Amino acid sequence: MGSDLKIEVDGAIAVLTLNRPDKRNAMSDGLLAEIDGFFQAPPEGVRVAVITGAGGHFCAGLDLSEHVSRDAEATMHHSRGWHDVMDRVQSGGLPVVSALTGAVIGGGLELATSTHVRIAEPGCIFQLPEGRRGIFVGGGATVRVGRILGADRMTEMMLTGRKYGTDDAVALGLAHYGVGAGEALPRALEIAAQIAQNAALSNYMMIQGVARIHDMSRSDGLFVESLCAALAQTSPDAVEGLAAFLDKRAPSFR
Ligand code: 1HE
Repeated sequence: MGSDLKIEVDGAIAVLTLNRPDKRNAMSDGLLAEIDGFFQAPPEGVRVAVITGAGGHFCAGLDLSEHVSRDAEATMHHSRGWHDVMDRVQSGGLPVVSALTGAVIGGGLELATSTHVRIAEPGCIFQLPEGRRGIFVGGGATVRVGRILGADRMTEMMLTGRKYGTDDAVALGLAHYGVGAGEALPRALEIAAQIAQNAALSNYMMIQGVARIHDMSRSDGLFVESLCAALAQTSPDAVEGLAAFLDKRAPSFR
């Protein structure tokens, strides 16, 4: 792996650090490809990923210095490429926790909202400044940020280019936890370790099932929920989880 994405594996947890601090971790095509490479083939034994950024910022969005030279066709393909990578982060099979500091801007917010648990330090900037740059979102924000905020609030966020701070982001659901300075990564590791102890199939159903069911009609969603339940509830880990509860002991999952 190149140096734009630092990957450290400790047991069941992989920590991915966006590592272009001089560029506020702006997302170059190279960095995007490295993220994709990790999620296409996570190292054996990894059950949860944590994503963070080096140098006090999570990600300042699309690398604007690369963007200037793309025509419409290339921009379409580029945007669809982002969608593929963000889908892999969200639905590639691993629960993903993000530790957020500083800029969570544009494509940085698109990446963050592809993760399942978002932990933000004081001083984060959540912004969609595309309108200010004469461009539009292209990495999935209309779907992911739009579903968190609602179309109305996202439209206002884009039109005005407003910056939400950490407390507002937590209140709006852009982040799930607000923590103190220097605490995002330690808390992310703690939560990742907790998630890694869940039964793998339950985790899989949560990250695959819930968002998909949200896209379905009520009746299709309820049917798929029952299918997920039928698979999870009849797994060996379900037998162990229920037995452990009744025995008043911690479960030992596969
Ligand atoms: C960059 C980028 C970038 C910084 N692409 N180079 N994203 C944005 O519109 C956000 C643009 N960035 C900023 O608003 C600010 O840089 C920050 C608030 C993130 C940080 O400010 P600051 O004062 O700490 O740093 P800086 O001096 O502005 O930037 C430091 C360097 O990083 C500087 O390069 P240098 O060579 O002059 O040192 C900046 O040019 C560089 N840099 N951000 C390229 N984004 C799939 S579509 C998604 C569409 C989008 O994501 S649009 C939103 C893009």
